[in-house]
Amino acid sequence: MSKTNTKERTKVVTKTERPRLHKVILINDDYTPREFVVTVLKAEFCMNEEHAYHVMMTAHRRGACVVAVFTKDVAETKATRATEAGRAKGYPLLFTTEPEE
Ligand code: TYC
Repeated sequence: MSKTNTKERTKVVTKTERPRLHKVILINDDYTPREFVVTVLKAEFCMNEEHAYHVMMTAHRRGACVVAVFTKDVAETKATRATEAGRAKGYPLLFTTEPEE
């Protein structure tokens, strides 16, 4: 007499989650020259003049502006490099990072 195979089978489903992206945020201050902020945005975030000017003016008017989103490592590296560029000139220019919702 043959028996029906009643053994349970476990299906393994692998879900690959995308890494969470992190925002780089430009913070306004009263001392860093506008043109210098634009120069840093162009150099570190590969922006053209028009885009960099728009981001700088948004931070200037609202207090802060999201520059771009990257993986955590890239966001932190770019924020640090851009902040260091200001510090090297004696400016309080600040870029921060935070995870996207
Ligand atoms: N507020 C600065 C000024 O008037 C310019 C500036 C803009 C500085 C944006 C920082 O994130 C900044 N010179």
